[in-house]
Amino acid sequence: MPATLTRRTFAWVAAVSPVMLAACSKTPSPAPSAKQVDLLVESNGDLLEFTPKDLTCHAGDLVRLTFRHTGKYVSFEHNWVLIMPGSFDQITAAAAAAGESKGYLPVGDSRILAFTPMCRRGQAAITQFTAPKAGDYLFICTFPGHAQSMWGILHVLPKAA
Ligand SMILES: [Cu+2]
Repeated sequence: MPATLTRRTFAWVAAVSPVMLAACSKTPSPAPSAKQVDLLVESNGDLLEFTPKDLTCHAGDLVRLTFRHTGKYVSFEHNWVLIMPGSFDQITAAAAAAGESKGYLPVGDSRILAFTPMCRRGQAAITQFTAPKAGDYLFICTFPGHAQSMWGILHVLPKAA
């Protein structure tokens, strides 16, 4: 490589690096007002239940939720899907229609607020989302037949002052 090109490349890197570093360190952090909240929810062992069944955060929080399938024997999978109030019937039907190849998830459905992929026993998945406006939101597992008992409520409280 000619020396001139090398020098020019170094100059370019030197000029650009501070900007890139600033952008990199800035991207993952939330807006200054958003609070980061870590939540953990698991399957209740091999049962078709979540534990805990109630989760709490505040509107606008940046939520990092970990879901863990703690089953030891069952072969079926679970996911964690947060849905808009009043959409239980439509989402469970759409999930069944989406089928196994799509992970029983109607991808792109605007009534799904957050989700993890399906997890096998012993697996965990993390999803990040901004908490919606205050209210109670149902979360379910969309594996066919599970949501009847495998559900819980995310209580979104008004934004903390
Ligand atoms: Cu399930």
